[in-house]
Amino acid sequence: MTTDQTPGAAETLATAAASGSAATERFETDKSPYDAVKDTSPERVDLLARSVLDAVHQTIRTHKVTYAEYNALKAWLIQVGKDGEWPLFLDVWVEHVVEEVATEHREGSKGTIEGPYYVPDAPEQGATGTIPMREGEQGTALTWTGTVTSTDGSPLAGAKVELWHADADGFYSQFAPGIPEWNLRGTFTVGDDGAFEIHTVQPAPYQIPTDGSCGKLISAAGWHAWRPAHLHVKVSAPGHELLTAQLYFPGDEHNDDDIASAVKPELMLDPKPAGDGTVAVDYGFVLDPV
Ligand code: MBD
Ligand code: FE
Repeated sequence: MTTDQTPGAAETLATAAASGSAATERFETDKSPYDAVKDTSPERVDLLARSVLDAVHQTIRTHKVTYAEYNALKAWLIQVGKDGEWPLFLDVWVEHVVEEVATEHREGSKGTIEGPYYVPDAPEQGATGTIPMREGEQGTALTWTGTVTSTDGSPLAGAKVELWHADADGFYSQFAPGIPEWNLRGTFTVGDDGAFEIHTVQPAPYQIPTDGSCGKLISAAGWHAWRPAHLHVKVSAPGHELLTAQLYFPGDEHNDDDIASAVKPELMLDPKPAGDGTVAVDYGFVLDPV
């Protein structure tokens, strides 16, 4: 760990080993992964396991997979675990379909994937506030106003908007070294009118770590590692379904080829110049009652 906390200092230090294994630790700490499946019946496990294996077997037959390729797969799977990159792999290439299925009944705002870098209990900023950031934090200042309402249009007093995003170098606090613990992570609690006003900086396009196993797959397949610039949010209110979303910016060159397939047209923030060098946007959330 470094004690240099100036913007950009993490750039040369952030590695897949750091962010990948940090994401694994975070997952194991917060999500009680094994508790969630305790009640899954043997019939359900049998169904899902067989279905996944059938798809693998079919791929092998269709494409005449060789022993060399099978052994390369084995070596790569072992390395993904050693690198701690399973959260990264799953959230980039699988989570978007889980999210699609989990939220298809909703009438309120569209959401998208959480990704590997959420941390609960970010510092409380009230209804109007500035996300924790360093002096001289890079990026255009962004003022974001909005309201949180229920599907019937009523404001949801006390709703929480948890916001987290990468810095201008594409690094997340707590997952890359040299960044203050809660940098660019905050919790905003709306007032009785459901309104919030958040001050932050516009994020930059983001490249997933390329020096680990996920990066190896990307380069071996001739893919790219980019996600468009994005803000992550979780919006919650009593009696309503938790909304997990990301907001994107029109014109980003990776909006149409996000490596994580997590962009939707409903999730575009279109900030306009406010005249003083900053930009401003209005974008609110509608939550579905439970
Ligand atoms: C990210 O920042 C992210 O949002 C996702 C989905 C995957 C990897 C890194
Ligand atoms: Fe992200």
